[in-house]
Amino acid sequence: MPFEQAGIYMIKEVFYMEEQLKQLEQEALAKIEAAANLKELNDVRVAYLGKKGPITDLLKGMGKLSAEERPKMGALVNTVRENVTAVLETKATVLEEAAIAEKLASESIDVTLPGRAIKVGNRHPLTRVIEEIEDLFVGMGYEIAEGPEVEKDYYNFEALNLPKGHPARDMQDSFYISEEILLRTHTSPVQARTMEAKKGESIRIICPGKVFRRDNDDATHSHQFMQIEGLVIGENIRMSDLKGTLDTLAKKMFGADREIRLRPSFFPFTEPSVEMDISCFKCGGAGCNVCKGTGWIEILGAGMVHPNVLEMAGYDPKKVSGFAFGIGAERIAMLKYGVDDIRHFYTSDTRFLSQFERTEA
Ligand code: 2U9
Repeated sequence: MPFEQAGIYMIKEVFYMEEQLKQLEQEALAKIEAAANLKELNDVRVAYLGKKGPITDLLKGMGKLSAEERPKMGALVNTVRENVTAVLETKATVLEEAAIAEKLASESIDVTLPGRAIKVGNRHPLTRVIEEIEDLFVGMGYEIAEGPEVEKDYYNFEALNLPKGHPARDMQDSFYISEEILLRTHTSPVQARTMEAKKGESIRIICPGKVFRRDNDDATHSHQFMQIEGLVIGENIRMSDLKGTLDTLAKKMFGADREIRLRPSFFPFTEPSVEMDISCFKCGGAGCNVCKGTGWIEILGAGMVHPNVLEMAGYDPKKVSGFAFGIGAERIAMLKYGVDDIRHFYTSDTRFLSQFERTEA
């Protein structure tokens, strides 16, 4: 190719590249302007400034230019690239701010809305029964006494007039840790320990707590349950004191119009022993499904402390006497709240437990 011709060709080429560059710049700027979001903007960046973009292509084509034209064209390409990049960045900032503003607007908090109720727990129905009984007795001058759940055979049985081999032990079979250590079958050992510690002084205590018996669990039996036992010891404590106390308890737990009935019974630790019924709180005594047609509901056992029990703890049965009673907390709660299966108390199902939230006694 003759030199002149080559020169003309090159001028044409430069002119053509400059034109193309301007056009590309205009196009890119227009698309940046039109980008509605960061994704669209990024697409523009990749399309025009990316490795496979037209500006890169132009740079690659600079080999065709003369040594003179090449740096000029290089500088021009860089200017365009810098300009497009700068406009892109400005637009990116605008779009980012818009995105944040939109997010803030869509997530705005209406401070006038009522707050969400915080779910607070409620007392377990057994705790409620126990606390109610505790409150009543504390009000009558009793103290609350507690003791170990893993107990010595001596305090659980022997000190309560149940020597080894006594047939009544069968009714309170337990979980044995060793020959002499077991899970307590009632809270009576707390009373036995208190008597031993008080060394002949008068006593007025109630003893709530967990007790354990070897039993097959069903709707009305559990190998673990809660008891509340009471013990009063002093001079001239009589059966009438026991009767008056139990009457107060029955009325407090099941309504002021309850009547009580004491039936003779047997416990090795009390003599005489009784079982107490209350007049049915549902039918008032006429007979219904709750009282199984009898008009009476069995509530607890009680009696006058056996002279052997007094003696074993160092009290003189000729000088002092006492009464005691025992209540199963589950039985009271089942009757009071109409619970048909004792196992509901232990399974921690909130559908069951939350029903007691507003049932104040
Ligand atoms: C001492 C002396 C006497 C506690 C008593 C009962 C009667 C009784 C049952 C009620 C339902 C156990 O939970 S239950 O199965 N209890 O019938 N308890 S007299 O007599 C005592 C306790 C301690 C030193």
